[in-house]
Formats: sequence, structure tokens, C-alpha cells
Amino acid sequence: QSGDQSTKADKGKIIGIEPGAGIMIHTEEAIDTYGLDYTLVSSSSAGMASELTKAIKEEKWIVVTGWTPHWMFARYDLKYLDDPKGVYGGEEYIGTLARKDLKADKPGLYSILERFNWKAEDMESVMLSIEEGKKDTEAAQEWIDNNQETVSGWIGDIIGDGEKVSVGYVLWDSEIASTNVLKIVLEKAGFNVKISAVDAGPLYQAVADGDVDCTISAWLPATQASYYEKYEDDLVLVRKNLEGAKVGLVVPSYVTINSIDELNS
Ligand code: PBE
Repeated sequence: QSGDQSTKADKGKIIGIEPGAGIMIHTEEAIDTYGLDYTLVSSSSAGMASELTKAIKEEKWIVVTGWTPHWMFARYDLKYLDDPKGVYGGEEYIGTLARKDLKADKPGLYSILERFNWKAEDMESVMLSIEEGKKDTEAAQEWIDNNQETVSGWIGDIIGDGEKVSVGYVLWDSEIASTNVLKIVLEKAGFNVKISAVDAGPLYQAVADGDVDCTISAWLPATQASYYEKYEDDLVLVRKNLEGAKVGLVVPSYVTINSIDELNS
């Protein structure tokens, strides 16, 4: 084996993201369930990615909380650690949530949300161009320019006529990509769109309370189950907008272990 000259001290940490993310809740659970001799370090999505980049440059041991779609899998040679106890769930989808009265209040908007869905590779391409230096809005616009037929299909015959729309999201790379795309789609349809970034818990609460109209940032059924269960009576799951998502612990391929079970060894 080449690199990986790290010490046990490096090994005692899992590099996480924003506290409150579903993946953080499940990682605490994984530490418990597998009896891991590790602490979860909270950070931000950007912070996690830069720690990963640094470690890979020096071929050091690192474990991060990771998810797919994400640009990091296009950039680096990475693998998920097997999760034999199923703490992170299996295949995830990304869902669209709306406040309860949205369909009645803004049927045009709601019908676009009922149609909006795309593939992992679409989201990943927007994420990658942001990672490569494009502004969020430029990357989103570029994807829209390359996918005009799809976008026209989502919009259909809806005319927003300046109606205000508020969309909540969290500053995860995946949701920065999707929410900026949705914003431009809705603007193309004639809506007056405001996007607001909050944490995961407050996001569910904002949809449930009707403080925002909707979000396309719900990772289910496992990742954000605790939030969904808390608020599900007060919101509507409009549809799955992306299938084949995944969440778990991720290491560079040069890290020799393959399973969460082996983290203590
Ligand atoms: N994530 C990315 C989120 C959903 C999107 C996996 C970091 C989470 O709640 O953990």
C-alpha cells in the first residue's frame, strides 16, 4: 500500500458537515451502533470537501460524511464504506415538499413542482461546474440552456404573472445546484422567486408553518426521517424529484478498509 501514513489521531475523527443535516444524525447513530472509537467533527459542506481535498493531496487517512449526487465522486477516487447494519438506510430519493395550502393558493406553481424531476447526472453536472468556478446562477443557467425541452415540459402552459414564490433550501452543494436551477425555471415561467438558505430542522419547520412555499431539498426515506416524521402532518410530499441518491461514510479508495465495521481496527 502506498500513502496513508497517518496516525491514530487522524483516524479518530469523522469529518462531518453542518450540524442538523440528516447525515450528521445518522453518523452519531453509526458511532453508537458500531461502537466506533471516533468523534464526529461538525463543519460545513464546503469545509468537509476542503478537508477531503487536503487529505487526498497527502494520501492521508480520512473519513467523511458523503452523499451522491456529489461532484467529489467525479473529482476523486472514493468509495462508500459498507454499512452492514443499515444505519444510513438504502437507496434514497430527494423529495419536493410544499406547505399544506400551496396547491389551493398557487396552483400554477404547484403544477410545476408536480412535474419537476431530474436525474443524478443532471444535478452532478451543475455541481461540477460550480466546483470548477462558475457562479451558482451561471451553472444553473447553463444546465437550463442545455435542457430547454425538459424545462419547457416542466413549465407547460403556466404563467406566473409576477406571483411571489419562496423556496427554502440548505447550503449543501447538491441543494445549491438544484435550488438555483428551480429558481431560474420558475423565473422563466414568470414567477418572482426568492430562495432562502436555512438549516435542515428550520427548513422543515418553515414549510410546515407556511413561512416558505416549498423546498426541493428533502432526502428521504432515511436521511431526514426524523424531521419528516415530526412535520409530515403539516406539509405535503409533492413528489420524488431525484431517485438513486445515497448517503454514508466515504473514504478515498487508497484507504484500505471497506466497511464501517473495520473502522476501529
Ligand atoms: N445531505 C445532502 C443532506 C441532504 C443533502 C446528505 C448532506 C442531509 O440531510 O444529510
